[in-house]
This record gives sequence, structure tokens and C-alpha cells, in this order.
Amino acid sequence: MKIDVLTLFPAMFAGPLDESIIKRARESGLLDLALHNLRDYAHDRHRTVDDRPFGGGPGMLLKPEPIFEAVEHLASPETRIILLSPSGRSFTQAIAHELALAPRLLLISGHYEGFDERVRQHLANDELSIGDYVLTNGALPAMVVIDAVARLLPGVLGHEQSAQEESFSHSLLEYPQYTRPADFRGMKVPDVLLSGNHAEIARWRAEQARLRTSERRPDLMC
Ligand code: JF5
Repeated sequence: MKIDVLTLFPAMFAGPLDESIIKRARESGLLDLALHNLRDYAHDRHRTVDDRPFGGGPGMLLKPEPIFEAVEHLASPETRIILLSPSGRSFTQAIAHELALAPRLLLISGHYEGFDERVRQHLANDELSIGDYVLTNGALPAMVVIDAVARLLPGVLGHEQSAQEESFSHSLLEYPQYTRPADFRGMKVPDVLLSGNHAEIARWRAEQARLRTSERRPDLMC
């Protein structure tokens, strides 16, 4: 998969995408990630990318021209063009799976003031939010989407994948898990997990997942 990112802060992406699984995905060629500075598409010698909103009001908006020209330069007909902002639809695991099927993504990281509406209406295919809070810009949301999508690409994870997918595909939170030692400073692993009774262990885990989900995330329960 090819992912292009259009951002005012390309340096923010160094680090999170250069470690661990994403690093390996990039090195192996399963993920081709390219960062582009929106300011490189500005027209004037001050490299202006924002302007005041018509009708007044606080803050500035990202101007349409640099974004349109960047997209015209970077996107092909098969590219999914996605804005990141708090006004988007909620990014979910189901959307991550859907995006993982696309050959190319272009993620456009918004700025604290947001986009000229024509970018939404005539350029983007989609607008995603990673949650109901406000960040200074869309770089972190873009990295969240990249991470969630990249780990779903065939070959990026080993078989550790299926286990982690189970939680969300069954729409329950994970059950509690323990590793050695069985007694750590007096904090004991539940006896059932040491019992060797696999049917009873499966029942206990299902029960714990349901309890935890109803306690913490009742919205996930059917
Ligand atoms: C942004 C206008 C983009 O704050 C966010 C965000 C929160 N959830 N998902 C995304 O993105 C940055 C802020 C204001 C456009």
C-alpha cells in the first residue's frame, strides 16, 4: 500500500512510524509511506497556507489552493483522499479494515482552524475523527490511522493478529490475562487459569470479557 500524507508538520511523523512493526512494514516494502509539506504548495514567498474566514469569526482556515494543487500532484484516480478532523465520522476498526483494501491513501492533516469547505465538498472522499477531543493538528490522528491500517496489511503482522482482532470482531473488550509468576508479591493468578480445565477457562474468560465490557463500555454490548 502507498500512503501519502499532506501536513504542515512532517517532522512530527519521525519517530512513531520509524519503530517496530511499522518500521518493518516500510523496510519490507509492504508499506510505502511518503510525507509532504503543505507549505511546499503555497504560492507566495511567505508560503502562506491559511487565511481569515469569510463572515468573520476567530481563527484562520487552510486556504483551498495549496491543498487542491498538492492533491492534484499526489493523487491518482485510485487514491482515497481522507481528511483528519474532529468533524469527521468516527474512525473504527471496521473502517481500518476497509481502508486496508485500498491501493493508495492520501491523508490530509488539518490545522487547528480547519478546512475551507470546498476541500470537503470537492476534493476529499472521506473525513475521519479519531475521537471527541480537539488536537492542535491532524498529524497524530493521521499516524493513528496509518498504524491501525498498516498492521492489517497482509504480511505485516504474524499470527499474533488474529488474537488481537478477536476482541473487536466479537465487540467485547479483552478478558484479563496473566503470565508467570503465578504469585507475584502476593498477587495471585486466578486458580481457574492454572487448572488445566480448558472448557472452564474459556467460560471464565467469556464471563470476564462480558463483565469488563458492561462495566467500561456498555455501548459495545448488543
Ligand atoms: C484538527 C481542525 C483538524 O483535532 C483533531 C482530531 C480530533 N479527533 N480527530 C481528529 O484533528 C486536528 C483540529 C481542528 C482540523
